[in-house]
Amino acid sequence: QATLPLVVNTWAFTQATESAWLELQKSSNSIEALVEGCRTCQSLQCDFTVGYGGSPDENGESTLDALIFDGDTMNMGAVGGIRRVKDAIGVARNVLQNSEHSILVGSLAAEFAYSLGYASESLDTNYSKSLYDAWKQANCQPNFWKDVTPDPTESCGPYQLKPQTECSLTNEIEQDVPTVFNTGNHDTIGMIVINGDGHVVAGTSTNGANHKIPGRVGDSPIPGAGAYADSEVGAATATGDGDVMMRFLPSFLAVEQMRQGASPSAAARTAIARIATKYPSFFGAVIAVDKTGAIGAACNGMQKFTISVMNTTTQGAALEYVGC
Ligand code: SD4
Repeated sequence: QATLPLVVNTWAFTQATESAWLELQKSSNSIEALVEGCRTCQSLQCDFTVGYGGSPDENGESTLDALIFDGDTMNMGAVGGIRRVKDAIGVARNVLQNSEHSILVGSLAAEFAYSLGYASESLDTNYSKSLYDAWKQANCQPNFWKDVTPDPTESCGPYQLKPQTECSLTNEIEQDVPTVFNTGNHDTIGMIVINGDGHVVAGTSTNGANHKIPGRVGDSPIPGAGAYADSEVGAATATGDGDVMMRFLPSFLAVEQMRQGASPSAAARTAIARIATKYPSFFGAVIAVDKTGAIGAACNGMQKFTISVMNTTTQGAALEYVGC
């Protein structure tokens, strides 16, 4: 049922939905609500794929991606691959509100955060170390490399280029879809908040993908990929295999579909179908919401996708499901 105000987010992250809603009740501020919601998931380490202590890269380090997109001003703030700072969504908000930039990345994004008083902290935990150790023991499976072989003289990487053969050029699509995305490894929080005045804000927070090549930035902090908002239309957010999904800007596409008159469900389906045409087995989902608060979602590569919704008609955060 379309009604405002509204909080909706990916997956069954109901505590995030509820803390965003609480903030919305308190301040009516969509940006603050989105920050509180994503921050809750960061602190809870939702599914170990949001916040510190998850998705270690090939060096064993967790890094964070986050985005806030403001649909009133069409301004945004994001961090990509930020190191040693836990509150990625907070720093994204600082990029939005305290800089003229849109995205800061890596160690230098961390320097920006330190200059504003954020603490420098290790993002490793026993859990992320255990993931890394297990990956090393399994011979450092090169999840995100193509056409390379591990150097047998090294315990992990570096990788060596394989000689180009006809065989190594076949079936790029299959090779392009990392197998580490599955229902056991979800997922990014993507959240959309609309306050009672129709201020639409969308954003994301994630620690990305397991055993990524260091330096990898996913779709989550990329505008139009991880999330997009326009208070004139609505918003969308995406979760899943960001390396593939970002190539199609699914959140932008979904919002533009709604601008052309598509329903949120149809818009989300179009965004997913555009990707699935090229990558039939990709793992991912899109939520689309129009400015009245009507919600749609679509997914691929899983049986069903779960979203968490809160508005004046729900009792607390309500889970809704869409089949793929
Ligand atoms: C990424 N889309 O970095 C994010 C992570 C995610 O399932 O959604 N994981 O690719």
